[in-house]
Amino acid sequence: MEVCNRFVPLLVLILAAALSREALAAKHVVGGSQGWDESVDFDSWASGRTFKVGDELEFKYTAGLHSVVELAGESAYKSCDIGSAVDSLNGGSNTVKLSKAGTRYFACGTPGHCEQGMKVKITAVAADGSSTTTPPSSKGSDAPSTSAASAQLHFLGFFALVASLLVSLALFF
Ligand SMILES: [Cu+2]
Repeated sequence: MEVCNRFVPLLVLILAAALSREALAAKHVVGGSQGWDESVDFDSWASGRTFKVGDELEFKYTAGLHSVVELAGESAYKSCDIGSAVDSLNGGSNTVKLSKAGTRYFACGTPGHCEQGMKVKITAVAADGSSTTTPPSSKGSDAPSTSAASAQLHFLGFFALVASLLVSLALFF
């Protein structure tokens, strides 16, 4: 099957490219180890991290006790207008992909919980790290640690590509 063998390197390359893309995306467990719960200060949780397009949010909570509703905008978020939800998730574990740049608003759908602070506002920035909220002065010599981590991930992606090239060459000959 000579013809089939010619497709193997291509397949491996596509797979490697997909994997390196995946490696660049992060999964954020909302609320950290405490998860999606009233006891968490979600504002400070969210402010301590960067959300990029392609990243995923993971909501973990006790099914039946809490849920996840996505609100349309800032005003619904501020007033905890659960009734205007654009999306509703339940079951105890939900993954939400940040597919484009911008702000998304989430709250718990259980009556009273949003008012108790069980809500979070997530702003996703373009995957290249550029952000409209980042002042130009911060792009100076003191590079933040996130850039270093990002560079490491880029290197890993590159490494995966080289490795897959070697593997595909080995398979080809
Ligand atoms: Cu709740």
